[in-house]
Amino acid sequence: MSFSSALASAKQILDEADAITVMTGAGISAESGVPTFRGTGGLWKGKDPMTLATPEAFFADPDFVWEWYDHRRAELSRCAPNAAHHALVQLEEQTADFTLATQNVDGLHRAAGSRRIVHLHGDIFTVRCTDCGNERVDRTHGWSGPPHCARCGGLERPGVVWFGEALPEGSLEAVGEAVGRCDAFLIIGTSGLVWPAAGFAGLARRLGRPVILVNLEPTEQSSLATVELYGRAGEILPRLISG
Ligand code: BV8
Ligand code: ZN
Repeated sequence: MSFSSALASAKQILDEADAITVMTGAGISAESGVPTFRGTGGLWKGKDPMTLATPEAFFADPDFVWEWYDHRRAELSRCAPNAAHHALVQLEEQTADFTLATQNVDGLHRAAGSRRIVHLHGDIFTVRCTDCGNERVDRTHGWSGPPHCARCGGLERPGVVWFGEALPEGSLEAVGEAVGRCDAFLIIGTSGLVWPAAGFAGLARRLGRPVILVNLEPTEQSSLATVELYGRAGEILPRLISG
């Protein structure tokens, strides 16, 4: 199928859909300047993020892991949503039943104006006390050591889901129900390697829902796609989702 006919068929699927579920990954934020998780920009002081984004790494050396998150928050403070994020806001406005599930912790979907978002892996601008669980928004950056809870003095951690940790209460159910209702499932900018988020494409396929995959290159989930669109999300989405 040529790109233009794939685009036309994906557009038709979305135009005819009353209920749409979207799953995004780090690739949708790449054009905003946010390094993808497995891309070249990944290493932090020679360490692989996969080894840092774990409770074991954090509790073994809170300062080192917090410095990585502080560095990412500082970088993110200079990043803005791109055309792909804005196209999804438009899609939400024109779709009766819309759910945006994101693996991203960068806050760019909310910044763009998306509302019906399920943050499967938490949010880098939320911090949570490891003792009393008190949670607060913290958009500051500038390294001065790990933050501590104003309520109990406990060590605070980034409000993200690390490898080996359960996803936020109810988030998997919410996305599973949305996929169960959807007329179309749109996957954007994810390598499809991280579970259980990666499982929703297979669920949509098993339920016989059209799966549209938008990515820079083929992924683990390409075989599940009804329509595959390869290229930059910032270029494809505005063409896919025009008014
Ligand atoms: C859990 C937050 C259980 C932190 C992240 C089977 C079932 C269940 C679990 C597992 C399982 N198998 C293995 C596991 C364990 C593990 C896992 O999946 N490991 C993998 C690596 C094998 N999963 C977990 O541990 C999960 N927890 O299962 O808990 C449990 C249950 C009950 C009780 C206790 C425990 C938790 C996973 C969450 C980890 N946290 N992030 C942080 O960010 O610091 S994951 C991290 O990876 C980010 O969130 C990121 O979004 C996510 C996924 O990566 P992608 O988004 O796909 O990014 P990636 O770089 O890989 O790909 C980007 C793509 O974009 C590329 O394809 C690229 O080509 C494309 N691209 C680039 N530029 C563009 C583009 N596309 C379009 N346009 C462009 N311009
Ligand atoms: Zn506390």
